[in-house]
Amino acid sequence: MKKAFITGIGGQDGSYLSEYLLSLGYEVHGIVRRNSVCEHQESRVTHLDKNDNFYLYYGDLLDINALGKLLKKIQPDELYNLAAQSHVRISFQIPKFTALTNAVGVLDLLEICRNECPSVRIYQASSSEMFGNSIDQDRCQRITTPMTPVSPYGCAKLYAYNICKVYRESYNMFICNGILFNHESPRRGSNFVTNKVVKAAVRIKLGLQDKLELGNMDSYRDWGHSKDYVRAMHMILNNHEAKDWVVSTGVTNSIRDMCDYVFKKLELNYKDYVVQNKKYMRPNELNYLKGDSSEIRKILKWKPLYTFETLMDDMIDNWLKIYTK
Ligand code: NAP
Ligand code: F7E
Repeated sequence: MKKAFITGIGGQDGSYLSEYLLSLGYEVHGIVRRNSVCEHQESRVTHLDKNDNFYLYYGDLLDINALGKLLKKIQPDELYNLAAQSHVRISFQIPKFTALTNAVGVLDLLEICRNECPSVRIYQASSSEMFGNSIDQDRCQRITTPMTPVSPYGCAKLYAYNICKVYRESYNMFICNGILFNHESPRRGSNFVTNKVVKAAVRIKLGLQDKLELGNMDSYRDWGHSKDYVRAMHMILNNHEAKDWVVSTGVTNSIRDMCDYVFKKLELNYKDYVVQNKKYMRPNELNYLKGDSSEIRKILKWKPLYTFETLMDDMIDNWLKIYTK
């Protein structure tokens, strides 16, 4: 039985990845942070508690001693580093915490692995936010596109990306970066734009809310489903070669297009309800993302099962179920 260790196991991706690895017969271990509302700390994975192969521990990327002891004891075959302060706008408000967790935390984790479990295969959750506003001539981003981040989050992820490459090349460790473009699901935090829009549109439809405040509606994102992307993470670590990959759908839509689709699906016109509020604007914006994932499709035979439309439908169904129970 293979053992996986997941940081950020209680997050969107960590919860789907746990389900996926358990379904493949893995023993799954992961850390959650202590939260004063104890129901919050593991709310996305409580349904897995009954599984005999599922183990949760308190832990934090900022507490390397505790993490070191755990990894020394567990000796995982695969480590998925998904823990991060993952909200880009919030990274402008807490840039130091973002850098400590998303950048220095990764360095500490690599050092622990180098000393305590050097043969573990490591997946690092890298991000399309690292590209900033660089776009190739064909209007896509790929592994060779210059990385010019425009947020504290993007800068921290770029450090992590590079230090992972340095450790792979210097110490012959099996480390892979997955450069994932935006991915969403019913488990997405509702302060990210997709779930914020879907939740509000459903509430408006049901008469529970009368308007929706958003920031910049003219940026474009390449949105996929988290369930598809966690399959890619597993494929990446189970390839014979340690390297970096881009994971994306190759389809881009603006926030405006997304609002139009979601409200129309609920027989509403978003223009009647959406207002802009400066509060949700960022000091700097990444305007356009469209990823070229041809390499992972060709070599690892990965392909997404969800489209933009079926992703949004899944999220709409989720909020409808919650509010009409
Ligand atoms: P998420 O839902 O925000 O999950 C992140 C998890 O990390 C949460 O469980 C969080 O715990 C935990 N965490 C935060 N700070 C930590 C710390 N100091 N020590 C230990 N755990 C900590 O994010 P996600 O959407 O699942 O994304 C997973 C990873 O992929 C993240 O690294 C993210 O930056 C990266 N990524 C995401 C996307 C995307 O579109 N979703 C795209 C590219 C890359 P709390 O709940 O206690 O805060
Ligand atoms: O914003 C605009 C906002 O916060 C998307 C993270 O998973 O993907 C994610 O980062 C766009 C931006 O995601 C609101 O300005 C407008 O242009 O949903 P988001 P993100 O910043 O793209 C990357 C790949 C990651 O790695 C990150 O971890 O939507 N927008 N109005 C808004 N965004 C939010 N959150 N809220 C608004 O009201």
